[in-house]
Amino acid sequence: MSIIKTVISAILLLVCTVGPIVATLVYESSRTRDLTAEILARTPEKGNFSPRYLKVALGEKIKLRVRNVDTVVHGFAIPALGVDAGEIKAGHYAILEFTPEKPGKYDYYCTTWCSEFHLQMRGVLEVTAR
Ligand SMILES: [Cu+2]
Repeated sequence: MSIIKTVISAILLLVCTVGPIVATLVYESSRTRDLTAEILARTPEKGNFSPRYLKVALGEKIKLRVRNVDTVVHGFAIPALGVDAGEIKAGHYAILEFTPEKPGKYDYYCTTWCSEFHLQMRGVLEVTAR
């Protein structure tokens, strides 16, 4: 009887410790399966957006994950495309989905004052005709 209790305890312990980790990984991979790109956000003196240039094809559905890997709040917006993630807290990320309808070069930039070099925190999304 005590062996059964021990086995059940071991199984419950595994489910309670490994279960949430597995569930998190499965959830994360399902959310990011069709990701176009990941953009890391840091103040310009610590690395700026990375990458700062992205090229996509017209008509393609874009799914960006903007990950704030910094210690301050950042923002992310592509005003010409009506895309705005709002504030992204340190250690957090935002997922943005949109489909550009015209080719062109679209500036993206940080929308939250994050450092004295904040105005340099920008990049370009180029949408090319097929
Ligand atoms: Cu900023």
